Amino acid sequence: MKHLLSLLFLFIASAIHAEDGSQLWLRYGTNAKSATVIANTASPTIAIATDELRQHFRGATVSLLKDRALQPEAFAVNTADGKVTITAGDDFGLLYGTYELLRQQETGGVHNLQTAPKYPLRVLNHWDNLDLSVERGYAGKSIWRWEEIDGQNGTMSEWMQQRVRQYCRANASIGINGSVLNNVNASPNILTTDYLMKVKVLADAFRPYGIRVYLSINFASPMVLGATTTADPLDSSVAKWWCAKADEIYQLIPDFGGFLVKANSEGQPGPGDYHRTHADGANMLAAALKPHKGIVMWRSFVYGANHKGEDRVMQAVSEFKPMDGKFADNVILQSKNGPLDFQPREPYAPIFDNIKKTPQMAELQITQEYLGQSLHLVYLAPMWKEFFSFVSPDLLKGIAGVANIGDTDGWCGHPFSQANWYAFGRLAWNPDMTSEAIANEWLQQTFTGEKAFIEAMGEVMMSSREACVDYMMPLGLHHIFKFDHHYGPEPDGFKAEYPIEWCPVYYHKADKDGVGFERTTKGTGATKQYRQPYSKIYDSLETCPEEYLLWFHHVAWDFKMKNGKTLWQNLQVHYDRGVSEVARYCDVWQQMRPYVDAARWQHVADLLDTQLDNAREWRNVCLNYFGSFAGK
Ligand code: GCW
Repeated sequence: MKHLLSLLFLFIASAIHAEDGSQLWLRYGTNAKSATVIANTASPTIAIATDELRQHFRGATVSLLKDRALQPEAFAVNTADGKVTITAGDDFGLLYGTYELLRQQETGGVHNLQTAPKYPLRVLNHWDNLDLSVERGYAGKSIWRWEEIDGQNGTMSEWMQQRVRQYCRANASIGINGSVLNNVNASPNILTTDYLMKVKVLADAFRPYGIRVYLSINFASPMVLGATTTADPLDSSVAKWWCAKADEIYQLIPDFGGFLVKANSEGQPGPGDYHRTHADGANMLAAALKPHKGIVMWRSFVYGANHKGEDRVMQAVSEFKPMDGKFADNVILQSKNGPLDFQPREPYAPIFDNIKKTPQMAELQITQEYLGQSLHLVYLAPMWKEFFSFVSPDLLKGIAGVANIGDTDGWCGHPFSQANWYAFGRLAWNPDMTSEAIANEWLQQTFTGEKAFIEAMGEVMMSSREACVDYMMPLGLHHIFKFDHHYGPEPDGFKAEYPIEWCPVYYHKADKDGVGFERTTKGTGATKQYRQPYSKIYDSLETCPEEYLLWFHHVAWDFKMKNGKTLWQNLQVHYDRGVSEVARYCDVWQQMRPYVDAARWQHVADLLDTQLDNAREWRNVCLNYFGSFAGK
């Protein structure tokens, strides 16, 4: 009997400790004492805050005080004599303050804090298709199971209810306040009444958590849906259709956020199909949304249309600079952090230097399309902070992040990829936070507060992006990925039937003399798009930072670099270092076994083995290939 009991105990203990990552960073302790919560206001949002505190806060009393004198969403935490007061300008601020208090409890102790979000727009971009596939998604299928949403009755399946609730809690806990539900390569069908009624069900569920719904739209929607014979933005039937559509949406969803648009890019329709400008297109949509206070987020990720043949990284500036000042005031230009496409390292996108009169927001990619997808441990906060070191956060009106969320139990595929979702939200709230601080608090909440674990894994996370750059494409190399899926290396990639801008050989230009893309004034002149001093610094081989060397310069194989070694030798050094870093992560993780539940420990251990194999493959393929030019 005794034996049986202890077996049972063991079974229960291991069941408790087995974790699938579905709790994300919201693994609050279970020993809450049921705090007393007093609020001077009532709403569904306050009910959520109260519930979270009662279930998870281990202090005695919390007061939630709405003070309309404060700015919306901002809040303060004050603690005195064992009593905590959260003061905020609105109910959402009180909810954010609630999650902050719980975070403090899990990460070292409750303390006073006053904070306001840097941006009013902190938005996830889901690249989810209506057929439930996710473009560049590596964590299963879409969490928006449209079939399981009943738009007529306003209900969702059990699975959807739980998933959506956890999604909202997670986002609210890090201050994300917007969600674009569908892929920028958008199906017109999302705007049919059937889908809009389903969207309304989601919007209703998101609302108490302070999350607004936005939709990506297909520019040709009225025509594809059969309502008009053209999608010309200056045609009155088209403008009228969009106005009526906006009215319909706001009838259903009064706080609808607005539209995100990818137009005349990679085969998507747009105003250019009718010889109209991006401003013509954006302003037509903006006019439809304006009476409802909606916005248009218009993407600048446009190439190959009007500027065919021009260096791809220059095309956004060429296209949008002449249009600056011509956009309606509820249009925001949304640009990727780099001028090419979410590479492991790019110099910042010079569009942020060139647009002066149009509000801008940055688009970061949380999903690791080009950084090992959901199989590599790569912490992205240092990459985003690098971007902010060139583009002042003050310049922006908002931040968008391409989500890495899918319907797998653990949400993001790799347990450590959750950190990138978390870091995105934290930085969108406060871009001054350090990557270390974010990693630290994420590790504590997601795994354990043990110092040895936090220090070791904090270091691994912090160095992981540089390691990825080293084993994939160091010294400014870029886009040498395999075609289409962008996972492994294919430096010799060339397909005559593809646009040249999709071919790796276009980007590295290796020959017997050297390697790299001459983008200086001696080449394409891309350096001229940058503000000073960067324009000058990048233009000269002597002053160009070595991490951007082959991005801006075609460099001789035996060029002497700062450490006295040649370019070719340095390439080897970087590739080797990338591989040895991942080997080191594998060793570190072996020592982390005592701190992590068996399920997650094994999952990460297996993934790190894959990452090490992949890193070796990258090094071997790239050094073999480039070595054949370098004569090595
Ligand atoms: O990076 C590329 C991706 C495409 C994506 C496109 C974009 C949504 O490979 O899958 O399409 O960028 O950002 O529009």
